[in-house]
Order: sequence, then C-alpha cells, then structure tokens
Amino acid sequence: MGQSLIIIPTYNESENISKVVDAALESGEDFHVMVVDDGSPDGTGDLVRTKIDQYPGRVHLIVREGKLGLGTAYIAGFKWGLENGYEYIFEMDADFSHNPKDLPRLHEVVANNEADVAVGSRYVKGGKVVNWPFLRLFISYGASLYVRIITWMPVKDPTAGFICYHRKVLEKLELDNIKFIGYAFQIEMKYKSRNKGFSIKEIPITFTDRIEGSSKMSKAIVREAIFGVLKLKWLKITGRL
Ligand SMILES: Nc1nc2c(ncn2[C@@H]2O[C@H](COP(=O)(O)OP(=O)(O)O)[C@@H](O)[C@H]2O)c(=O)[nH]1
Ligand SMILES: [Mg+2]
Repeated sequence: MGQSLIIIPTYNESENISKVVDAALESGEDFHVMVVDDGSPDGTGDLVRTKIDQYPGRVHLIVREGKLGLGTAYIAGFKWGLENGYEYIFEMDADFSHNPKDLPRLHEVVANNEADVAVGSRYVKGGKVVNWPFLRLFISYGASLYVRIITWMPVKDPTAGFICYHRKVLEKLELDNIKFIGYAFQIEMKYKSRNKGFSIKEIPITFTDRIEGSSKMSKAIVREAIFGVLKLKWLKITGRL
C-alpha cells in the first residue's frame, strides 16, 4: 500500500496543532502530515517545526505569507503531495472537529477500491454533530440541502472537509482552476470529482465542535458558498465545468 499524506491547513491553531499532528501520525504507520500555515501570528509554524524534528521525514510544512484561505492552502498541499508521490491524500481540520482516529476508516475505503474519494460525513446514517448550537447545525444542514437541490449531487454532506482522495482524482482535477476558498471549495472539489467520473462514498463520522481556539469562517465565506453553488451549476450547464 502506498503512503498517505494528511494535509492540515492552519491559521492560529497553536492550542491544537501539536496534539493533532501527534494524533494523525499515531493513527497510521505510513501516515505523513503536511501543515499549510498562513503565517499564523500565534506561532503555529514554530510548533510544527518542533514536530518536524521529533518525527524525521514524517512532518512537512508550507508557510504562506498571510491568510490566503483554506482552498488555496489545500491546493498547495495537494500539489506537493502529488509531486512527492503520495497515493492517498487527505484533508483534515486542525481543531479536532475531525477525529484523527477516523483516518484509517477513510483510507480503507479508497485503498480497497470501494470509491475514489471517501468523505467523512455528518449527515449519513450513523453520522453526528456534537456541541454545535442549534442555529449552526440548522444552517449547515440547510446548506447541504441547498447544494443538493441546485447541483443534484448525491452527497449528503457536500461542505464536509474530512476527505481521502486517491491521487488519480487530484491528478485529473486541474487544480489551478479551483477558485473557491471556503465551504464553496469543499463543494467544488466534490462536484468536479464527480464531473470527471470519480466515485464518492460517505462514511459516517462524529463531528465535534472545536474546544480550543476560534473559528476562522466569516460571512464572506458563507456568501461565497451561496453564490458559488449557483456559479458551479451555471458552468456545468454551459459545459465549462
Ligand atoms: N492555511 C489556512 N488555514 C485556514 C484558513 N482558514 C481556516 N483555516 C483552517 O481550516 C480549518 C477549518 O477552519 P475552522 O475555523 O475550524 O472552520 P469551521 O470549523 O467551519 O468553523 C482549521 O484547521 C483552520 O485553522 C486560512 O485562511 N488559511
Ligand atoms: Mg472547525
């Protein structure tokens, strides 16, 4: 089995980053980690450097200048993972909303050829959200319905960001044309994967709201998602997706 790269984008995650890197490496023998940090003023990057020394060859870091968004952080990580020969490339948040212990379950689905993309899903049977206020859950679930109505994509959790891709998916996706940066980025990746003929399987996960640090999502990110979905649909209809 080929090696796996867990990409973790960070902006001010000093309370979480050391623990989440440890947990990701513990959950799989051949798992490596790539942190893409946007020059966090809280010193997240230095904590990653300590981990690089602690686990030679297993931890990697890309530092970008300033907060450039989650989507382009992942694109930078994907490109690095492809160039360096990883077969399975993951997305995971730094804040323990995604349980690193679930990484092997996502990996198994893709490694066993059950699907080209495995998505850790809150909204399939067995999936759960813990500690979110009712309003946030309502908005997130409403957003997933909105995406499904507009795009007809049979994915119950289209904004999910806990994912394992087989490298062949990322090789085919024309990463430089991925334009969105927030929740719309997650929707775009799934929509384009399906558009290229790849299969997606959702695996139930328990998503737990962050305990440490604070959310980086903004009204602009929500706006991008609302209009982004319409734009994706329009590109599809006009044959330009
Ligand atoms: N590199 C980078 N990471 C980001 C950016 N915005 C958010 N993140 C990271 O993306 C993950 C998800 O963000 P979070 O704030 O938890 O979003 P929420 O769970 O939707 O509230 C976390 O690991 C953040 O540190 C960004 O602009 N750049
Ligand atoms: Mg979060």
